[in-house]
Amino acid sequence: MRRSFGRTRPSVADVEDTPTTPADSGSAGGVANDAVGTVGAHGRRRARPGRRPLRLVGALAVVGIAATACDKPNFGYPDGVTNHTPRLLNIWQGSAIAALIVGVIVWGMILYAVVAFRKRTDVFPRQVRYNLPVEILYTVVPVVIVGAMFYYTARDESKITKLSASPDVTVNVIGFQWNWLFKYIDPGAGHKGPNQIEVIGRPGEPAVLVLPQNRSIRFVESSPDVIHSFWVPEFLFKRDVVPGRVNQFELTVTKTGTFIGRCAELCGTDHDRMNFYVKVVPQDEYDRFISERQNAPVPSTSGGTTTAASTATTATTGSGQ
Ligand SMILES: [Cu+2]
Repeated sequence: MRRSFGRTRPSVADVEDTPTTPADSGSAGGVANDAVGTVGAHGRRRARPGRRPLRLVGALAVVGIAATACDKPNFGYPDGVTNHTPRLLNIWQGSAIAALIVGVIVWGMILYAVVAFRKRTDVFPRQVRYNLPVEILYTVVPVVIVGAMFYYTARDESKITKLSASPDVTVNVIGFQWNWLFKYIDPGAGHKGPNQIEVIGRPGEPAVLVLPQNRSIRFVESSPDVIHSFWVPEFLFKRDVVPGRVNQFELTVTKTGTFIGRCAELCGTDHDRMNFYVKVVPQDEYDRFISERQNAPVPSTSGGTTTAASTATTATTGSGQ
């Protein structure tokens, strides 16, 4: 006899405790019991947990595995322009498919519960609790899901943030209130060499960072004042520019074009004007740009920008690696 847990009305369970059919009294479960079900007090059939949900989960898993083997949709992921795009897209698609499988299972279970266990009479239903297999299941499954997400995220992040021994181009990125200063680091001349080329943004005149296509670019970030964040949406990547700390990342832009960049960290009054452009060009065009800038006279600066740029330059001297 099951406990009543304070019920005042007889329950289905109470009724079921008295066998009414041979199936109830004699069956040891299994397929036959699943197929026949349990006949309740009012002659209706009540489904028991059986193999059907397991079959559903198995079918969904097969669908999920098949989906990962086929051409997968983008699930709304934007087009990127760097060598990291396939990896980023892949983890996005994997996450979306995993979320869909979980979602379909949950929606299915909700719908099943709504239909199979809908209210039919005023009889208080049997209460299920202290079901160890179920509790183990809903503890283990989320842990497995989180563990899988952690594994794939850590695996991809370590590859995306990996730095090569000698990138083709190194650019110091200095974010300051409220603009950007880019310094091309000439490997032959060293970080403070005479061939160092600077591009600085001014109010109403965003800096344009020219980069070669299909070459590895290392960005070395620093800030003389507050936290900024270097973000080019098409790179599908952003990284904070933190005072007192040098952040670095590396990527290869595989498509030519001009892409807008923004500061993605609220940094003060004119934060919203901290835009810049990244112009990706073929190697020969990039070489022309570099040689023109190396031979050009040093442009004079004026007003507040001079102060800010000087501060930024001073603060970041020697900060690159
Ligand atoms: Cu900002």
